Amino acid sequence: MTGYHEFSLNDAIDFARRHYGGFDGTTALAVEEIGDGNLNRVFRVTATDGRGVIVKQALPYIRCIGEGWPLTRHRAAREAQVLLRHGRLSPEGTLALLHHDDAQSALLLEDLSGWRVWRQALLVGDNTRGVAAALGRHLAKVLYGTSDFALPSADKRVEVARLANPELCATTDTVFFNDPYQDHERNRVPTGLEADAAELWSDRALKHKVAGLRLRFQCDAQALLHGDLHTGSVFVREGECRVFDAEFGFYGPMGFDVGLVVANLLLNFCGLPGWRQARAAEEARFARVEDIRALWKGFSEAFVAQAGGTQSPLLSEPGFVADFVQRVWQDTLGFAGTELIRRTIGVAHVADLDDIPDDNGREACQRRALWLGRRLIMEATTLSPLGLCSWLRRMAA
Ligand code: SR1
Ligand code: MG
Ligand code: MG
Ligand code: MG
Repeated sequence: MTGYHEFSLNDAIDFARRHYGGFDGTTALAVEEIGDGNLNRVFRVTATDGRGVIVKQALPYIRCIGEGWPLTRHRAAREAQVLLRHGRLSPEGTLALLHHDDAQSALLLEDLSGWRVWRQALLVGDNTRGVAAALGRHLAKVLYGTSDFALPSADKRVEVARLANPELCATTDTVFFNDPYQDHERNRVPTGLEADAAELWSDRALKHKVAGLRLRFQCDAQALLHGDLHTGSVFVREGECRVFDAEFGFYGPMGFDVGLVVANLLLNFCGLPGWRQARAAEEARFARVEDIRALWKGFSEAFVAQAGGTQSPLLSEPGFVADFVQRVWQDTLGFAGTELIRRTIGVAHVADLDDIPDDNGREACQRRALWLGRRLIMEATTLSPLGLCSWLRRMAA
């Protein structure tokens, strides 16, 4: 294989056979296309003894939209860079990259049989206790380790330039901060929420806050982020997590990554009354609040513990780290609000809301998510972690 071309099923097998040392030349291999994400093609290649690998190939456009929305296939190289960098800092929290082929924009990744995607696990009601805390600790390691707290000044600037990812950041800028705040043809406003969306588009105070968040997304290169850390980008198993799908990675504000996790737990929280009977929905919603509490505790405690050892002048001044973490919390709430809004009325939705079978139930859950997104943005500077959790518990009861 030389020039770039879209993989056939047989190409995916060839790629796996050539680059995965675990298959010998004679092992019979089966292949299935498993990708249901928005952007790429994903294959699982399996030997007869059950061992497998994942082949992921970036297309020169957005898969779920088609060739009408071109997007650089070199995002595969960005994904490889982020997985390698994060994998060094937190191997137990990052999916292992086995090989990257730049010419084919293809990645070979470990296959985690027996693990589930977190969003699916939450939707079917699996017990995922311990996962949120583990993800919080993972985020503390990768965000701290790529920040000014850990890196010498010149090294940090080189990293920011090396991992600029302009095309994917422009996509995020469009789908997060542009389209959902106006009547744009790319939006997918759910049936029944037309008036809610129109009311949001006319909310000047909200748009003022979102403009501030957008500037922070654009300008505040705090750490190397995953950049699209929703619950569909995390494999889980018994209190463990492995983060994958890092093609949107860039140097940005830490609260963007933490906020997307919080928002996706809240999308599940908002959708639960559409999926379960009242008692079961209430119990699962309490579990989501506990997930948010554990995520933040895992992140903030591990971050402060690492930052206690920083040699960086000024950043080690007493009280500075606590102030910094408090600011990350405010960003977390603001960016969580933008994720809730764009997943409800923007171009890319989530199963937690959109797959609710009953029309009236679904509409009520989508309206709740839109409302919660707006509240989080407006109250980001006044709601403490404890305050948010008690507020959500009252909402769930
Ligand atoms: C048009 S791109 C929409 C979304 O798909 C990806 O999974 C990212 O979440 C992106 O924002
Ligand atoms: Mg995906
Ligand atoms: Mg992806
Ligand atoms: Mg993704």
